[in-house]
Amino acid sequence: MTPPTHPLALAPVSAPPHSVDGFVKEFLRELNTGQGVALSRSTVNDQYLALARTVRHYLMARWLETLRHNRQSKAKYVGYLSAEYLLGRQLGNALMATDLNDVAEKALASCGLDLATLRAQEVEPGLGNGGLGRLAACFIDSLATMSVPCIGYGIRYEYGIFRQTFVDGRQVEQPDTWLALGAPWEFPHPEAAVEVDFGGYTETYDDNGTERTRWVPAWNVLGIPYNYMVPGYQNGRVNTLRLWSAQATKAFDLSIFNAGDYAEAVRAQTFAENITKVLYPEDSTPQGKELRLQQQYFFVACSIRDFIEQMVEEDFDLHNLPERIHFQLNDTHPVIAVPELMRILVDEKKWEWDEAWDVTRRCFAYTCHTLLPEALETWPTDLLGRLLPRHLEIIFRINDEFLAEVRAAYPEDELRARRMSIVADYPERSVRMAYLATVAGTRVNGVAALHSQLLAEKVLPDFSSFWPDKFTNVTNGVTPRRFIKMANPSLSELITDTVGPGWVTDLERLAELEPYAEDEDFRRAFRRTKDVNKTRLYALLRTRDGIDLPEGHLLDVMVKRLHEYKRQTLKLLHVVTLYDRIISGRVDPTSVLPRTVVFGAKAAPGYRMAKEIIFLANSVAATLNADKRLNGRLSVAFPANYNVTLAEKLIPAADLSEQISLAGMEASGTGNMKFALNGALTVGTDDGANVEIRQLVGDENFFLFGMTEPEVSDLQAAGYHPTEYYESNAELKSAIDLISSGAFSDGDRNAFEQVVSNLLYQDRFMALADYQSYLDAQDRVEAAYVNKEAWTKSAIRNIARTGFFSSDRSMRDYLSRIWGATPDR
Ligand code: 26W
Repeated sequence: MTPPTHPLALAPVSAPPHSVDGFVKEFLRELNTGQGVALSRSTVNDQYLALARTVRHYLMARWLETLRHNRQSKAKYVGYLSAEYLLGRQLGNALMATDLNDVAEKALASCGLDLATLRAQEVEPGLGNGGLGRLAACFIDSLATMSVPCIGYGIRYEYGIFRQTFVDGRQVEQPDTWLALGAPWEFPHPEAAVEVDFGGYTETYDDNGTERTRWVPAWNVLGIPYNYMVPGYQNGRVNTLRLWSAQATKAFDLSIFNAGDYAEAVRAQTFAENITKVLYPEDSTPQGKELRLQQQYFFVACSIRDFIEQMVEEDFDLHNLPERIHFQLNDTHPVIAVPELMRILVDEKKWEWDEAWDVTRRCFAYTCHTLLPEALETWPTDLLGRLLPRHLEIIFRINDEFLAEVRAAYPEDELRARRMSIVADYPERSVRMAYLATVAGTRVNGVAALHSQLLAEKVLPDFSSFWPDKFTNVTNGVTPRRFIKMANPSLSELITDTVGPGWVTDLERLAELEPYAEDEDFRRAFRRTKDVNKTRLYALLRTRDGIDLPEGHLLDVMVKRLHEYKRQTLKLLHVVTLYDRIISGRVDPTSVLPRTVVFGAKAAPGYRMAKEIIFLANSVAATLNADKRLNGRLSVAFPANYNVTLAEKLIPAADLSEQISLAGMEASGTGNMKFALNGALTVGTDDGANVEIRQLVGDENFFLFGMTEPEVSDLQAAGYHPTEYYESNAELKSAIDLISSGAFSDGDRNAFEQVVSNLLYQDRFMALADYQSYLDAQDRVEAAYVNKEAWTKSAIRNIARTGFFSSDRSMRDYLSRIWGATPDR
């Protein structure tokens, strides 16, 4: 059948005029015909939705054109497979990408409306936990901006990361109803639904003399694609993010309806829809939940099917699939895609195993985002066998053939083969997803230089000696569009006025700022931007959280997920020590550098210790803020529900960036990059990307402290005894005793028992061992901050020297080291 056509359809849509009048017309039309309300009767939500749809119109022609262009050029795609995308609000980004901000502002003003108010109405899509999901969002932004064909695949969770509230200082989770007031950025395509099977059994059959296997599933669900625009920055490109939502199949409920059980049929619907109901809020310890495996298989089965169908439509020979796509596995969550592609090629397309494996292993690459052993996903074989029986068989065969290779290379080393087996036998029979990804991928990468080294040496040593060329590093990056240009307009203007606008897509050009560190006027202008950002932040915290922060303080910020390895407790020990020094009379409050400490952190709902630490932080904040003896010199704020939207206000205002994980634990960090690029100085350990930040900005512009990774390993090996540090360090002892004394808990000595005894008797992340070194570093911070001009120079040098951390650079590295790559075996 020939597709429908019309002369006017050749340029499918054209963008509305880039003028205030044109914008007003579009906006009022959307309000009237889209929302069905008159301007005079419209609510802020009506206005926001109409505005979002208006901006969408301007992107539409670019989107259709990008799709047409990519179809025609048959370029190789990046298929980014990620269970999480922490996108942040869309409106500001779309206005920036289309360069419509000023037009929209004027257009709305002419209607008596305020753009900022409408922007504040948007609920961010929080479809991720933290670093990994935010990284995915930065990467697809960069690929669109660099005009690289990419399709992001993921899950459209009905409820994203929970909304954090505090009740009496304790974290209480509320559901994130991000879809409740309308979802103007998504394009559902129920007609393009994909079927996904689960359960059942496998059987062999004779296919004209060839024995083949087929999977006889027990049940299935539909995957409905929802498309989102991923606009490049002012480059005429718009890529696609395709998120899948689960729905019951017709066949599924029809059969039950026919049996007369209406209630059961409706229940089945709920059952299917449960698969994409909620994002799992754990970001380090996999819970091994069946529903989570269902989510993982659901979204990769939809995604692989989606791409293959597009190729089949083109009559493309799937033997050449690696020329058209590289699927990037964002951690192990999508790794079940590997046996899924094998199943399609072997069972459905009836290929020989070897030819299917040859194609499959050239289509995938794997990024690892952690070093914590407990964070590495494994799936019990009995669960896998129950849910995905055919995939388990395929994994077994992949493993058998892989182990045969290992045994051939190391004939006398059965122990090595056992160690490298994808299928583990202890403590229960399970599949190690990181091993499967490593065996299947063309490349395996860590996310910062130190992490990639430790990944190869400590997590996957047998694999990296077996396939040295498979292992590589790509240091993470962040998008300068969202995290500088959009989040920090005052600094952006200063940079553009100084070096021109090119830095937004070529961040190394920040280096041109270097000489201006010596320029007094520039330094004054830079400080003004910080002040503007602080004022903006404090205004927000007043209305958002009822928090009133003092002006003129050093703003010291620690924002990231709450994890013991990230050591929020070490920061708290510092704060308590500063407090203790004053109330014990050891220092005179008037001689203390005024400092405000801001925390932002969500704890996984099931992570008890993390929640206790939040309670301690809130309790310390309440006590300090109420204590007149501090003379307003030290205050602590912990605004609830840290998310991308808050980060965009907090990071540009910060003076000091806290990156204090135990060395060897933080894979990379990306917040650290955002702070440095916005002119905060870092106090940090030699961990993750801090290592590279320090190398670039120079020791004199970075406050380094703590043990190095080898020192940590040595101390661990020698036996670590935290009480020795407690006993031998008077300030440390006094701070811990103060916490135990009830000073932060109305005299209740047991309130923080778990946190304190964990520190004293376990302290897996060695906060006590690094305490003194951290305090010394903070003394250096205070001495440096007093010298305004020198501090400002350092801040400017941080900006000028960290252009490397653009996610555009990360994408260039992936393109050259991974996606262009053919395996060398
Ligand atoms: C439930 C299991 C689980 C385990 C690990 C869920 C999610 C994870 C993620 C891989 C954790 C994560 O977000 N890692 C972070 O990834 C960032 C982007 O690479 C890094 O910057 C952070 O250092 C790393 O902690």
